[in-house]
Amino acid sequence: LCRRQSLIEDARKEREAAAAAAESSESAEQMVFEEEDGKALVNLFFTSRSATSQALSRAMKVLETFEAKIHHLETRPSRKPKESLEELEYFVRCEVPLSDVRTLISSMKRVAEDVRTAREVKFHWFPRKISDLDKCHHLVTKFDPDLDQDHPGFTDPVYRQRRKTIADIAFRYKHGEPIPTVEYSAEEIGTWRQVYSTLRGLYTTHACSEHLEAIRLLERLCGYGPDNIPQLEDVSRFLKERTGFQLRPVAGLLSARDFLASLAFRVFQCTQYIRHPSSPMHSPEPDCIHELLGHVPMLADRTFAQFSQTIGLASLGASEEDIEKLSTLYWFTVEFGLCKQAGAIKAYGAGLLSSYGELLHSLSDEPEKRQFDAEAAAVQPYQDQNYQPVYFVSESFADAKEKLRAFVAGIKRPFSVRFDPFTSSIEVLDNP
Ligand code: HBI
Ligand code: FE
Repeated sequence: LCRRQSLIEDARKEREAAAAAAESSESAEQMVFEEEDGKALVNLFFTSRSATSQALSRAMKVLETFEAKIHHLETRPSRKPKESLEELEYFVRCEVPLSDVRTLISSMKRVAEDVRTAREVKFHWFPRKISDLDKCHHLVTKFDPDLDQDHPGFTDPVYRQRRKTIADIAFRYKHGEPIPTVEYSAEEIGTWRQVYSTLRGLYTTHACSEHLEAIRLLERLCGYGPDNIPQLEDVSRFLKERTGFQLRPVAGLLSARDFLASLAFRVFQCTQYIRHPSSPMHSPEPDCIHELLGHVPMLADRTFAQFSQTIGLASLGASEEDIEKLSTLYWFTVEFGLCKQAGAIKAYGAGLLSSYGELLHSLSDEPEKRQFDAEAAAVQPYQDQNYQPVYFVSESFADAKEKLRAFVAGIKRPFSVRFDPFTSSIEVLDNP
């Protein structure tokens, strides 16, 4: 134990020295294979010219100092042109704190030859199986009634307490459980009724046929109507039968990465609280009116469901830039999309179908309407404070889906993903 202690001491000194010496301009991120919560997976290659195990044992000592968790260790004949038959190449995949990556690599360079980090790309952790969605809970504080002074509920402690109670359902929820029922108050149902009766009349002329058809089914089967706020569990079961989509409760606005990731599994993260009664026709954040009237009916359509999952699959492990593009694309389609039907333009975006004002505005002559183009929509500036000045019009969902497929195929990732519907999990295939 003593010897080990002193070894670690020595190595620790070395590590400090190496830290001081580390002047590489390479950022730690570039050496990292995968990252989650400050932990990094590093792929290290090094060689040893002599066939003794010295280089390996020294390298192992360095790894021990860093308390690296070794995931994989491999020895193989060097692939370099036959300088020497004896030369071996080592490959180690290990896990260390992200902050130690640079020093680890400089320490390795002192004990081994040709130290390289393989595949110097970083990709973000992503869920591989549907129950991993329990870990996709990174909320964004924008529009939070506790923090945003402009939120209509900011000065209403009773409303804020109610929000906490409903948020707790989401925080405690685990995949596979039934979604707990919420007993909505008369005031909450009053807010719902006001929006429902106003919007319902407009759907006949303004909503796409898929939405309208689904609303009729939901009225028949899931308790949709002016006097009842449907329960997420009932709606989730309905969607599961129609398109395989299911709902899970969420406490508020999620990070785009976590929100999009769930779509890859045909899971829609759904808020369960309702907006503040002081502004029934507008909500700065998603609420159950937006989800139940805007998103849910569209998710009952097969082609639209595929469209949504395709965005989700493209987002897994994507770079920040690509997440931004996919979010923007999502914004101009799933949230604010228009489409052509029987010679007229109709709404299919959930942000339109859940807002009386914007639904009217979007189909008026006021805003600009452009033909849907995934490349263009992915970079079109947008704003979430007012009505959109620009909308994209799709020829059909099938057409939008094909355009999305082509766009997604152009996104570069060092691996590809495939959804296995039998296990609801993601297969990851390394690209050569
Ligand atoms: N989170 N709960 C929730 N609901 C959304 O509709 C939502 C989100 N986070 C991000 C987001 N939408 C979009 O702005 C895109 O960035 C995906
Ligand atoms: Fe939405």
